[in-house]
Amino acid sequence: MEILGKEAMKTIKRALTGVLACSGLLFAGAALAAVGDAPGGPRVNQINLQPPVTKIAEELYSLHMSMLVLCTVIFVGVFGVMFYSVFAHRKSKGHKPANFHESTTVEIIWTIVPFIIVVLMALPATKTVVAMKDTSNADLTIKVTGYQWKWGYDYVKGPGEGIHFLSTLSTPRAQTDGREPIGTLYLQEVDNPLVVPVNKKIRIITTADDVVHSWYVPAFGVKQDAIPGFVRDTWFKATQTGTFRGFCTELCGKEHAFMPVVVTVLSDEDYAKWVDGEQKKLAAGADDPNRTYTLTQLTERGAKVYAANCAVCHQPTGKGAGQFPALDGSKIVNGPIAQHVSIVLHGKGAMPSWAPTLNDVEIASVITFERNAWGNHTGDILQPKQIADARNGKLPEGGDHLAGAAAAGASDAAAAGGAASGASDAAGAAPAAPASGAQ
Ligand code: HEC
Ligand SMILES: [Cu+2]
Repeated sequence: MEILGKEAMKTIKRALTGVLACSGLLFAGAALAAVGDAPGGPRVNQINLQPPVTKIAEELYSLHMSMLVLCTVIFVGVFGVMFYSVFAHRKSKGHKPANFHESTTVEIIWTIVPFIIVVLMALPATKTVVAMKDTSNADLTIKVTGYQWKWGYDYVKGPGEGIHFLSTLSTPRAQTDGREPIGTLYLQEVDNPLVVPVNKKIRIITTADDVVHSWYVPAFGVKQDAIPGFVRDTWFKATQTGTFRGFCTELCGKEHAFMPVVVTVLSDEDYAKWVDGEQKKLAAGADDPNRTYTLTQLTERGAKVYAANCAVCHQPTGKGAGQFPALDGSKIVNGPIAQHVSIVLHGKGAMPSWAPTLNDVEIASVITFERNAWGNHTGDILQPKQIADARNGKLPEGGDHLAGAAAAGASDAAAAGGAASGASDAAGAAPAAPASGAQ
């Protein structure tokens, strides 16, 4: 029996060792193949804090290290004495416990010594916390908005003022879904990183649009909650160029892990170049009410304006619903442009007035879109300039395709033909339309 038992134990041991070794190898292999140190982010098997890149982060690092050392010394001292006493003066050796109490000297010592230690720890820590909160005299102020699940950056004040963009995860879905092996920057890469100049005090104002998020960059020693309806601030001054990575650190919903923070720190010259490029990009994308747009540009833009503002009532199909009239085939949309512009600008009944909320380019493009979408083929083009005139009471002329069709044929057959001729004469009239409104 005993021999059998020993043999069985050996087999189990051998099997266990094999399994452990195999899984260890597998695990190490998988980890090695997949990820390396993330530049500007965590290293593989990193234990300590990330290397500091700001003065505050340096202070945090040294506070952390000195307190760790202090605590270790106290721990070793206290437990050393305790274990030594327990072991060397044990009862079996014949030691008798000393029996004393109310030793004033001992009580004073064990009150004063920890007090001094706590004060020694609190002094430098308080100094750092106060410095962390001092957001005055910033060179650049950036508003950071947390969204489910991305970050929005607005350059509010300083070089680059006016720049704004969203920063979204750029790790491919195939990696998060497990269809592709993950890369070194897995969940730590974004399309548009926050870009800041080196050695400049950057004030970060945080807020959120939906739930609480938290903006965290370990290398900067910066972590600040972003709370809807509240504004909080923090700051950093990076002493080194490069890219640094952090995370949202407030559980904010299903894709909390999918909204990393990436900050690129550039030299002054590179930052100036970046600002220049961004501002050019913004200017190119901005609505220019003095520009003349093509039919395609207007209908593409108009489709977006329509989807965002009009589709709730008039439906994406343009067919309307209930009290909301169909725009597809509507008399106003296919009739004189003046009436169409007027109702969109000023509203009517339950139809809101869009003059205060949409700009000239948006109104011109949504009207152009409506007149050329679904079954409407007027070919009419409306330029922003004409909307500016319409706001001043000078409504554009023309575009009465229904009257044309009605005049063209009294009979049903002719009316059917009228649609075709209407389209062709609209094509001819299109280039003339902006001219008639522009003068
Ligand atoms: C809140 C719902 C609502 C929204 C949003 C809305 N509309 Fe309307 N719209 C109406 C209603 C209601 C009417 C009918 C008004 C009337 O005749 O009394 C109407 C009428 C119209 C008409 C006239 C159609 C016809 O044949 O009588 C046009 C053109 C029009 N809307 C365009 C737009 C555009 C462009 C937008 C987006 C920028 C828009 N609407 C957004 C409710 C809406
Ligand atoms: Cu978040």
